[in-house]
Amino acid sequence: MAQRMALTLAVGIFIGIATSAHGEMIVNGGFEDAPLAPIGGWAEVPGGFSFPGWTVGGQGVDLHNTYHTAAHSGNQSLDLSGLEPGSITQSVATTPGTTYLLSFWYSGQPFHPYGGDAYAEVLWDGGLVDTIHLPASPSPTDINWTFAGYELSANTTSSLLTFNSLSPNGGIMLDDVSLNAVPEPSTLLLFGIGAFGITSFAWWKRRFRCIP
Ligand SMILES: [Ca+2]
Repeated sequence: MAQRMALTLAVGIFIGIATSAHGEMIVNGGFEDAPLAPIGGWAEVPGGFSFPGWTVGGQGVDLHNTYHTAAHSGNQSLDLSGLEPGSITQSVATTPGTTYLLSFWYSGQPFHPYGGDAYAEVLWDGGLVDTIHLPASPSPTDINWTFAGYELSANTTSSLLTFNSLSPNGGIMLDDVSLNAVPEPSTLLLFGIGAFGITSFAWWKRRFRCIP
């Protein structure tokens, strides 16, 4: 447990460094902006429509109030499957040659009516980063929120981040999506992190998949 807490602290500090140095790049990554789901309920956004920061594809997605399905943080999270699989995409301004850290929390919607795991793809500029999957959460108040992080490279001045459900109604849920440019080692030193920050960065690179 102590090791896990130490690693979590290292990741938190590293994300904090990246955020303070370059700023959060994702708009509405916590899904807290309108449309607001009713307390104890959800709000559907059909495919072809948008909500702050995100364009919806597929059949649609659902924004869940935390008293319907416990959010990782705040009052809302997002189910990537409406009645059928949906997707969300956000375009972010990027610098070619720069490395970015993508992180988010995901879970299995507790109400899905099928056996086995819920699945979703993570895509960066249309290329597959990973296929994530989890079983249904035990209950609406006991959600299996799981952390994921990836190192991504930008080749253009605008990059697309997409989450694409592969499951029917009751899919993968998302919260706290974050993207930050990796600070240069010189920036780490400027922020007074020194050896500890560099060690954290080295740990991050070992822990998370590197996407060319
Ligand atoms: Ca949230």
